Amino acid sequence: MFKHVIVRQPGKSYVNGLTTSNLGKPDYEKLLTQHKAYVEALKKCGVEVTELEADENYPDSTFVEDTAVLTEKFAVITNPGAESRNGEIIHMKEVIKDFYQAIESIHSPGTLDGGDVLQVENHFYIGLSDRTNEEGANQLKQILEKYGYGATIVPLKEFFHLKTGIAYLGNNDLVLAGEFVDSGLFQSFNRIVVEKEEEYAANCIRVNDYVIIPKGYENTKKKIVDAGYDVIELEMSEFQKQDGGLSCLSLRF
Ligand code: CIR
Repeated sequence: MFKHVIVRQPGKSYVNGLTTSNLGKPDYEKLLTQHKAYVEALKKCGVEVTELEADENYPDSTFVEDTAVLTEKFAVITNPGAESRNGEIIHMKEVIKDFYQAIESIHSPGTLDGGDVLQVENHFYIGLSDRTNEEGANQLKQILEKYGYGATIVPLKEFFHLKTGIAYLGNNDLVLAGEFVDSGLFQSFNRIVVEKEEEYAANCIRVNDYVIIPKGYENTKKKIVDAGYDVIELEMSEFQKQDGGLSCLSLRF
């Protein structure tokens, strides 16, 4: 069960953030509406939401997930791989101090984005991406092992972040797409395979009694409902334009 969630309001500078997509410039008003709906959905899931003010100095800072890895026992402040985002951790560390006593950090030359970290019960998968390097992944692995968790490092071939293409719902149910479908690492799970056309829906989040998914991916929705979950659908177009998904927008703990 998650009790808390941290989110950050997107600022006006969001439209000038990093992106590899060619989906066009985000519409700021639409963006705020979608973010508000996201916060409402989280509240419906029964978590207490800490809403941080927008930080115009960091256009991508609404994607708070990349700044920390939060577990039951301790927090890890990451070292984000994109230079324009690295300073986001300074304020996040202060925020995290209100919730955690044990706080670890990833140090340069190691880099790590939280979007590359997937927790599956007591085991973590850590993606090697353009943002997370081997040094950063190894540092996180060592920290996790120190606290009794297991960790597997997963080199990515195509996905932006690990969680761009994979989500754990609990009950051994794993939603996965693209390069992860045939990977030997995930064959022992109940696999909910997301087809190519719906790949964006692989980034979904289980929050207590609900699975939140992006709107417009009917086949994936059906598969998740058939697996026994109650689903909340959210319009995500303005986040997708900046390479962001549902998991990126919050820290859940
Ligand atoms: C970035 O390039 O960093 C942002 N525009 C998107 C970050 C998405 N975060 C995530 O997948 N965890």
